[in-house]
Amino acid sequence: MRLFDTLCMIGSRFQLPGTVYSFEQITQGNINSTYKVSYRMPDKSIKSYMFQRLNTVVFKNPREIMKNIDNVTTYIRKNFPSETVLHFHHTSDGDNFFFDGDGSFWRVMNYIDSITFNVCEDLSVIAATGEAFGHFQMQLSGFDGSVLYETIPDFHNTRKRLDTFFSHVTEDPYSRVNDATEEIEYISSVRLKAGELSDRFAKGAFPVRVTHNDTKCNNVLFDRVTKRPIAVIDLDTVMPGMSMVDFGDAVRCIANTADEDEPDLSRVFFDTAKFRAFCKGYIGQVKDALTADEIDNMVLATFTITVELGMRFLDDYIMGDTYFKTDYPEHNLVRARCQLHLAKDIQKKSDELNFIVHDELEKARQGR
Ligand code: GN1
Ligand code: MG
Repeated sequence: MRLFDTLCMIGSRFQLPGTVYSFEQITQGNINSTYKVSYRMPDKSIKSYMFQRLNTVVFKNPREIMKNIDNVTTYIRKNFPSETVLHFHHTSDGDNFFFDGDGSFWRVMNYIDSITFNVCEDLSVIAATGEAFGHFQMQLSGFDGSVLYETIPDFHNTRKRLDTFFSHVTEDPYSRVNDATEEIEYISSVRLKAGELSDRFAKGAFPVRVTHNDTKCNNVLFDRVTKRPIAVIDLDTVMPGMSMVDFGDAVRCIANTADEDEPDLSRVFFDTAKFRAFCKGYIGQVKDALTADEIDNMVLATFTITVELGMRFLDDYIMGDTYFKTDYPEHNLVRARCQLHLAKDIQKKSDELNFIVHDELEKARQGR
């Protein structure tokens, strides 16, 4: 079936009124396929929706994901009624998803008019991103995480991922290990340090929080005009976890001076001014909620999650590029090099970064 016909059919399953007027693919996102579909409504106005085909190789239990999202969005809607939250449509069977004839898993959300940032230079927008993720952490602080399914088990268990990675390096099924000897050596040299937090978490050293687990900066929607955050999106991986991982993943993304897949490593740095701006926004929200231990490990978590993602990209390259969508043959290798380069810079700057975290905490506590 042509994509246009498929989208029309999906829309009719979700009981959308009117007829499809136009559609475009949204290229952000490495896993799912997303389309903005605009309808001409019976009253001739235009209304847009986001159609998403979930990647069921990555998300093996999509019904559980939708159950999690339903729980989380219902909770936020009830407790923060004035705030914008994702709204999913239902089929005539009452499901917030639909399996089409090919076995593809679809969901449909209202389109929220907004902008997102991949790389951002504006420090006030960066601080607002910190605020948005800090606020999200606080919004879910009273939510009972035990009702959530673990949609991808051990998603940020860095230790486990490292062990799997090194067994794949030994297998080397596509003879690609030789392309990445330096990168593998680096991961090997930081293996202990990068596994530390997940080991301690497993032993109960940190509070179990309800976390987002994919806090890329483009998962915050901003108002086009005011540049204030509207909503945190992409709730597929909301699961119990460590607060610092969300913090770390967000700054990994937003304090990088370049794109996540920048091939020219001379352009890739961890920008301490951007880091400070994010801290200001984030810590302002969570200053009374996080423990001293969580605060003290925010920088280690930033390093950890950056190594983890670099390793995940490299793992996918070594295993034949089956997980992340790629635009060209060595895309995952390029992504891995970029993240590992960033991790080295974070490692180099970690004393300064720790100072910034505590300085911003102090300022937030004094109301400065
Ligand atoms: C994937 O596709 P997207 O952008 O939502 C990945 C994240 C990575 C991210 C890196 C389920 O997220 O863990 O950090 O790519 N999501 C999953 O860009 O693996
Ligand atoms: Mg995601």
